[in-house]
Amino acid sequence: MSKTIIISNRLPLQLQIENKTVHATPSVGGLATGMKSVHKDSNGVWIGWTGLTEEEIPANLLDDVIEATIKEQCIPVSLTKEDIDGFYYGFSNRTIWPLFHYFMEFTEFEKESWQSYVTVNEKYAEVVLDNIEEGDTVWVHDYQLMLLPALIKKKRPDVQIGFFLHIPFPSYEVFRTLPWREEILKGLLGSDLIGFHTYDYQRHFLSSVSRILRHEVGFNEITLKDRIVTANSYPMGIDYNKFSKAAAKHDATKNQSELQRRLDIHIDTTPDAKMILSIDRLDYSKGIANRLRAYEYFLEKYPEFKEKVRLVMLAVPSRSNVPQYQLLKKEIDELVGRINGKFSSVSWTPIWYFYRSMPFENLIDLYTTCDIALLTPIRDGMNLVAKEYIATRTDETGVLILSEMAGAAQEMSEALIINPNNFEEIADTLKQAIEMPKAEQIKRNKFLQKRLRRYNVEKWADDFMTALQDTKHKSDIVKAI
Ligand code: ADQ
Repeated sequence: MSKTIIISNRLPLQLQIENKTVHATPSVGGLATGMKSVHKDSNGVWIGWTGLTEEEIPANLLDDVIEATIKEQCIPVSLTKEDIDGFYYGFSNRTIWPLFHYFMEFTEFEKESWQSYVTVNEKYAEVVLDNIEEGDTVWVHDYQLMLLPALIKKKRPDVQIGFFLHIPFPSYEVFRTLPWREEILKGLLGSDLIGFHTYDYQRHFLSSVSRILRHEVGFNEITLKDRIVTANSYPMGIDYNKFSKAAAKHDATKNQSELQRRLDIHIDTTPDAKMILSIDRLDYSKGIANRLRAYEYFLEKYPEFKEKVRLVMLAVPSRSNVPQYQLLKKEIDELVGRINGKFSSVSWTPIWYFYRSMPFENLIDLYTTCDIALLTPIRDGMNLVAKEYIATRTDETGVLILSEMAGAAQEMSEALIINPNNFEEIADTLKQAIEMPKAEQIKRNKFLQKRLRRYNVEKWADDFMTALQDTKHKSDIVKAI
């Protein structure tokens, strides 16, 4: 029976070694949920790294690790600490991530980390090729594995290969600065279908292919000598029911978490108080520093809201081995301290700042309690937090302020859309959000919820897989001509 092979940098599980026993627990992220029907329900396998390097796994437990991952229908790719340093912290997160998010000043072009990226992509290819059978379909995920499609296609031209990029594809003028631009494009063109979150990313990619590789490019197709590659946009959705059901349950139970109680105390003591939420990984692309500066400007411009608003800011630790992320952490700590020091009174702190990961229930506490979500990325492939916030608003109230630089803004025009670099606009929009009548909030959220409910993450995965199967017919026709 043919199967689908999913490949991503990390496997959708957490591995723990305790008392010489190996435990694998499935992780519940959006991607894992979306791929469930492709993976678990259709006898598929998932190939990726376990999160533990070769050095971290005792030799006598290697077989146990493989066994624990196989139980979850996963196959591990074995990587060394050196691989992770060069490929993940190096080329993926110091070259591709900043470049594709237009942070050219943070982009490093290091030959050694490029070589590590090539080596690790080859390691993934080896595991894939060992497990592939006739008639299988392959779906590769994200920017860490852009060479993989061509490495597979070269050895197995018979299999259909899909690739999805979860981050933006930058404009040609930015992409062309990459010394290994041709290799990256050729790697991606090993796919039969390449998916992006938005039409703009698709357009940027096609333009790079046409100008750098000089291939013939149509609206959503690239003609190679022997094949046609399709590039299209598939905006990723969320597991809508999971979020809306958790929020409904949360509303119905009287058992409040400590976090919820604290949030409610603030609201009880100041009835017209408004809670403003921001949630992101601590990443420079997310515009956290800008957001804080804009919030500071808002408090200066509209002092009547002092004591009445609070920014609840959750920043999830991320890539803390990369120097830019350490600097950003310091900058955010200082900004929060400065703003709280400047405006706080005995009874009010303008910012509550959490630097940690939170369990799902607390995430729901935050989404359901906060009146406004303020998401101001400088660049963001999609931004699922925006969608999750709307899905949890079971009474249809709440205002989403969203950066036009997030892919999600293209589908969420009923949100208040801002330019994250325009503090004047953010301050005025915050005022508009605070004063927005309930009826208007409900009207906007009805549209948003309807769309998010329909285009959920399962529909996204289905649409992509259906289009990938269709590319098979296209290549059969080309072969026949
Ligand atoms: P991310 O940059 O990680 O993803 P995002 O889309 O916002 O950004 O997803 C974050 C996810 O983490 C959300 O599902 C959220 O619920 C979860 N999360 C946030 N805070 C958490 C916390 N404290 N504890 C637990 N979970 C938390 C990349 C791209 C995005 C793109 C996605 C999917 O950068 O642009 O939307 O992939 O393609």
